[in-house]
Amino acid sequence: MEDPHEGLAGLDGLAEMFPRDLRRFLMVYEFAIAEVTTKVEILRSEYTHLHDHNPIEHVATRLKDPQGIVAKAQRRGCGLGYEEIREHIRDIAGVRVICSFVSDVYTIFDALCDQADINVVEVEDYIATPKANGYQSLHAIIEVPVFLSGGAEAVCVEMQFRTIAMDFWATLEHKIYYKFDRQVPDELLGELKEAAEIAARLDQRMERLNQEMIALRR
Ligand code: 0O2
Repeated sequence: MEDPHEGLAGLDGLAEMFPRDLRRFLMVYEFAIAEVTTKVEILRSEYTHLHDHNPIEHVATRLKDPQGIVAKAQRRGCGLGYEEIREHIRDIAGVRVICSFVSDVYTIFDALCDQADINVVEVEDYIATPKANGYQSLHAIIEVPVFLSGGAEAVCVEMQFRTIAMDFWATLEHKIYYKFDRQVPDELLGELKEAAEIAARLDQRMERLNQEMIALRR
């Protein structure tokens, strides 16, 4: 995922590379990323200035490239028309929010998803129920309105909320997974799972330390 502070710079590339209809299709997702990123940045500022605590460490965004969209559509047996892709491929726009503590993950998730113009389509809580390989994150598909000259469009964005420890594990696991061309040896899989459990224990410990610190400062 890219640094959100790059803003819409990527659209210049789209203009040169793709025909007008594809550009228009992808631009709407870039706008949705910008809308959600602004909402997250507002929450970050509010918490920092009014609650004296910044729950968000980092925000990353990514727009799936056309090759990735086509590959996923083919994997899913979905047609390649824009309408079908819009309906079935719901992670074209992605926003990842890295939080300090597990409690912050749920605080920011609630604060964003409770907003009146956000429609929560699906939630997958891989923190409550980690994947078999140990992966943890809170995932949600949300729809956000994008206001264009011709009216508003509800656009899907895949949200991932996780702690620094979860992100550390997921980033390195992803690298290992692709280094072994998705065929990671069993002994490494076992160690990765153990590392995910250690990361989860570290999260619990940091959460407890934070609570103790808050209590001492009262
Ligand atoms: P990228 O480049 O990060 O987007 P699918 O999207 O078809 O794989 P599903 O059910 O729609 O399946 O999505 P799922 O399983 O909720 O995962 C979507 C994204 O979560 C992945 O996107 C990863 O970013 C992340 N993720 C899920 N499982 C794992 C995992 O085991 N390890 C790591 N490191 N990340 C995971 P993409 O498309 O893989 O990549």
